[in-house]
Amino acid sequence: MALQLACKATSRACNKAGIAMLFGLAGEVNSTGDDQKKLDVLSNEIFIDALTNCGACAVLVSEENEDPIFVPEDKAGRFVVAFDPLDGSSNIDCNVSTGTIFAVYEKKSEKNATVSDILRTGNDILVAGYCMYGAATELVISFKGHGVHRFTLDPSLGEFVHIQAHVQLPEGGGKKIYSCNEGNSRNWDAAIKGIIGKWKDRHGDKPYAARYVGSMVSDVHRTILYGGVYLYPADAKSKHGKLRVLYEGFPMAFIMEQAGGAASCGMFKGKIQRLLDIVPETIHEKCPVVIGCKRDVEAVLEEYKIQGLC
Ligand code: AFP
Repeated sequence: MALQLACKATSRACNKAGIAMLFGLAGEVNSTGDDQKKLDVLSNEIFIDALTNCGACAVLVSEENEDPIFVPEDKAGRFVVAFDPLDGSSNIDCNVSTGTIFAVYEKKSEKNATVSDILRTGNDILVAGYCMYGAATELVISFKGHGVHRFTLDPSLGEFVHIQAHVQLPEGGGKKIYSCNEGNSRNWDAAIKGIIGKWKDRHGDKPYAARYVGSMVSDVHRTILYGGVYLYPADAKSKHGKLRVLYEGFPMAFIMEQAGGAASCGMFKGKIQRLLDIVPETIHEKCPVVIGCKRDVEAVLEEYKIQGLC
């Protein structure tokens, strides 16, 4: 309830951004070194307020806060939430979709929560989801073992309406789409260069289409509904890729697997790793991300074998 309330309030702020003069920079730099937008700051306050005061949470990790937030004892509950309140915020000022991404765990510590309650493998996630602020506001959420569900915000009611149960990626992998920032290709390893090359040159067959919004929520949402693969791989410059484990990699990998897809880091720290198996050591750690339909994620992993890299 707290998460969906915060999503509604963030949706309203995004819709009114132009009128309420919420476009532009707030003048600060966040925990991950990005310039904070006014809407980054506002949406972060919205999520922290909702999650701190709902009585259900013990620790919060936000992309916008360098340190974990420990909920005061009189308001503390048993859940731990990692979130990126407004992902894709470099798209805000040109009115392209953004989103919130979150993952929920249950704390292990018997008494007061500690940071170890959040530095865990993605296999411990109980609930993960994202809310997309696009042409419509859509909340996609999965409770472990209960499938992926889509809800669209009806602005006239102010409520999320359940529009699809047990969402699954299209049978066989769906549309042939790859989604990545190809501007980084010069620094990719041979396997990523190789597979993208094969998708573009299919010896007479129609090539894969390239689609990249640059807002992870939108690119992942399209991948779940249409098929294909989304990649932000490690490269020679960024050995851990760009995306954050706790509030980008893990929740999206969890949803992708629950929807019948696959989620890998590709080659990471010298081996191929399933994304949800990694264990972050710090709260803002990064990891490479290769997520989407099994057909395409497996083709990426196979390419590492073909190139003799694993
Ligand atoms: P911003 O929040 O700074 O816009 O970053 C968005 C993001 O974390 C993710 O949503 C995108 O998929 C990815 O970064 C885009 O990164 P590039 O700009 O390097 O392609």
